[in-house]
Amino acid sequence: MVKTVCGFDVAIVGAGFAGLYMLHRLRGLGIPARIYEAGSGVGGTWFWNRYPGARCDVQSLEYSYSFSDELEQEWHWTERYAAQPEILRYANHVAERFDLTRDIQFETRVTGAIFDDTTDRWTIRTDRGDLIPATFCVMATGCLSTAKVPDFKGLEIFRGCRYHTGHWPHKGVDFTGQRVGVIGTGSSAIQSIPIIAGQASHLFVFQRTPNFSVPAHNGPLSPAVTRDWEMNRNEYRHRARTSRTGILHEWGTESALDVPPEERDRAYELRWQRGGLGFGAAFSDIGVNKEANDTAAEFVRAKICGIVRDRAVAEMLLPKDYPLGTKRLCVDTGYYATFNRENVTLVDVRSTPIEEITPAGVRTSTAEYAVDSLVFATGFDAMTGTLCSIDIRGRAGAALKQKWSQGPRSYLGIMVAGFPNLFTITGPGSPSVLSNMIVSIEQHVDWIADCLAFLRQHRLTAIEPTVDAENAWVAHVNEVADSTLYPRANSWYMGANIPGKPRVFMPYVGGLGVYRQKCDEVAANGYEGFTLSAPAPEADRSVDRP
Ligand code: NA7
Repeated sequence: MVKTVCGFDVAIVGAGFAGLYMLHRLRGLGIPARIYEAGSGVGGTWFWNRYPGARCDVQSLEYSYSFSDELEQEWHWTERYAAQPEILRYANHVAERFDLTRDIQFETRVTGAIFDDTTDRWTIRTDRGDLIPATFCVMATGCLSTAKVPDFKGLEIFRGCRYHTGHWPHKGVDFTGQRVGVIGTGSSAIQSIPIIAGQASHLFVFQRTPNFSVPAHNGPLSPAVTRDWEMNRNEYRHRARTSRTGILHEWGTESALDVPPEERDRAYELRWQRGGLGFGAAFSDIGVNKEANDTAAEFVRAKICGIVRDRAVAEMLLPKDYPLGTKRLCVDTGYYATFNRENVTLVDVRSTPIEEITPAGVRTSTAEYAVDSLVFATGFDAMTGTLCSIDIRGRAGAALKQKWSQGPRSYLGIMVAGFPNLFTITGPGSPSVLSNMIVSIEQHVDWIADCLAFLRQHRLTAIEPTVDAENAWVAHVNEVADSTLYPRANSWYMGANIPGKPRVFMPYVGGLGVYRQKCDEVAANGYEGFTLSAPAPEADRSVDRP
């Protein structure tokens, strides 16, 4: 039965960290809003990704909201890198503390959104038959929310249990005594493999591309670190907001090629011992100069050879055909050492590809591996997958999916020409996945909230980027990406993990601080690059910018 729901101005899609904060900000402005969420609870990524070992690669103190002093003071993280259950508890705490749940409709998937040119309003459609009219629609759908299982022949006939890391059963899975296959060696696999190996009778890891991974050195948060954070929090938060990635790395200022090899290795060793993503920030040119990058890559390869005892296995684990960091650098706890276990077998499915899934397990071009359970750690249709899976229709019925068929096009990664009043939090063309997601989310939400307040103040009902502004931004995003090593890898940043997806570098790599400044300037200049419109029935609906 189709139900028409009325009574609010903004429909928000998704109750992850983006949707929750968006709702909170709109409440503060007195703008009625409601969230539609496919899951049965809040938390987004952290609601779905419950695989063993799931953990944030950004330190917990930094990977948390900064908008509320009270929230900051009352929440205490227990570990340097928070695990999924703790982050999910935090999301639930936020939802409860700010009384957000009463405006969230759970277990409701948004399937379509259509813009009506004559009324400047969206109608959002859900899988429960709701038709929701709203002036604005905010997509808080996340960057990695459409899980991808490769189209293997025979998938349906496998007799054992199948799991995807991004859709893990809520009650958990105990692999004790089982033969398990993990397909993929990205971040999710690298976090889960050591734990699954500890339970399984035998673990087969099917690796197509080896990844660079650095140790987390996770542990309880020390009272000294917590105290320092509490005392200097405002300064740290400010630094994060204006930094390149929203993470408080110490960025090396020298070229890796300007220091003697021993000094360079000392710098890498120091960061390896500290643990975490800061390894990739040791020198200023690791991301842009292949020769400089080679020094960091070689350091990690030597570490892998030092950890993994079997020479042939170590050799298989060495990433060689793309620069370090151009596929997401992984952070692990005991990943490489796991391959020293008797019960773990690494299978190279680059040289011997998976040909089919059989009732008993996985058959490659040279052997069949019998398993009781199969874990697909095969990633996501990143950044555009979820937005394109919703039937979004802008002006004159144009489909977003069609508009993005050659790669995403947007202005600032926030809005799309031809799709007025539709905002994409951490959309393609913004720093998003190259940054601390919570810092980027807060920046986008604040910008959107300020924009909606501005429109209300000036009695405007529609905002839309101009095609010229969008074209210029897309060209800029590409130009900056091309000045880095990123496009050299077959990464999900490039859409390369999805057959048929255009190869376009999707996030904005120019840096979060620079990007924030640009967004702020655009707003300060009366939303430069956007067309703002007043309500019908005025003949000319464009208004001069105040
Ligand atoms: P990723 O990083 O996309 O990793 C997926 C892995 O699955 C990767 O090793 C892929 O190999 C592998 N894969 C995908 N398709 C296949 C097929 N058909 N055969 C064999 N192997 C395959 O996803 P994650 O979930 O680990 O991480 C996603 C992000 O979440 C991560 O970067 C963090 O930002 C958090 P490939 O490299 O494509 O050869």
